Amino acid sequence: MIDLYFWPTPNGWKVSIALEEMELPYETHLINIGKGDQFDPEFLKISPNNRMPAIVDPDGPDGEPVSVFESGAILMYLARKTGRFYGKTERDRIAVEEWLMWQMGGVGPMAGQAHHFLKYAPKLEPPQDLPYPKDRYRTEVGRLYGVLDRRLAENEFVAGDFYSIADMSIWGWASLWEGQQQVLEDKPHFTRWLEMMSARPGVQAGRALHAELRGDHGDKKSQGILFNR
Ligand SMILES: N[C@@H](CCC(=O)N[C@@H](CS)C(=O)NCC(=O)O)C(=O)O
Repeated sequence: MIDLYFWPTPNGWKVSIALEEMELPYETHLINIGKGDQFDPEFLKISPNNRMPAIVDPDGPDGEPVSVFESGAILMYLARKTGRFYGKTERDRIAVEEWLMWQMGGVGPMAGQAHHFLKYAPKLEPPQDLPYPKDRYRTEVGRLYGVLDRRLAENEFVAGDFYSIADMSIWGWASLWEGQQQVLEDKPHFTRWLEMMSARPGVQAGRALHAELRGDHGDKKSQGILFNR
């Protein structure tokens, strides 16, 4: 049983989706990021960057326990462990890693900032309704989704003709495109892929994990914990 340290956000969904798709049994430990659980010294031993998701696998390398933080590292570890969703050849693996890194360094941080400046910052006290960062991150997310659309025009999945951890890493942020003030009319291949991904039972199960706890960080206390430290 893998221990999953989780809160229902796009970064958390990457790992809950992967565990569901890989049919690995897991036990969920909630890390309520609005309440500050990510700063608990016991959690910091597993995830020193005070972010979820993280996992502990009691059956790690050589049969010994291992902890892993950073969603991209977790996806790669789980794909190696199971031998699934990483392609079959070295060329496949290069493509998976290209698009996984593209998500980790591009879509995740940029969409995260888009959410921050478009949704959360205007609700702060005093409001931070800032045109420059709103435009900057909205435009950059749109550029990234344009790159993805062109890639998906030629490939069924992001790394090629096979489903991989790269798709799993992108879907959560991409599924929230409306909150990032994006349009899909000019991105038919991205739209096709979003619909295909959303129909997968593994994606649906990972997305549903503790969905009832999803919040909007609208209260002052969680804003202070998340945005002022
Ligand atoms: N690069 C990290 C990002 C993880 C991340 O940003 N997690 C957020 C929630 S989506 C978090 O734990 N935030 C807590 C905080 O900001 O204190 C990953 O991909 O695992």
